[in-house]
Amino acid sequence: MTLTVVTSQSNGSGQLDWEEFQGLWEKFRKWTYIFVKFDKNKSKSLDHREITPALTAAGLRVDEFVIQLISMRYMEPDMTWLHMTMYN
Ligand SMILES: [Ca+2]
Repeated sequence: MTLTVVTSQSNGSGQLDWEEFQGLWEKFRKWTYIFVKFDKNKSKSLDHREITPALTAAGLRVDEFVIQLISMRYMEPDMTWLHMTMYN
């Protein structure tokens, strides 16, 4: 979130002006739409099967290894799927 605000603030003033705020607001709207669209099971979270297409829709190209790292950090308390992915 902090990074998003910092990257949205582009004129060096240290504050978000109206145009920068509108740009940030549009990003939040886009990300909210993507989250809701790709949360297929309506769990209000993105599991490892949902995150890759969601990131792709957001315009981010992320390789499978990075997805696995994100999953380990944020998404999956049960990591048996990762073990199965890596060793099968
Ligand atoms: Ca979900």
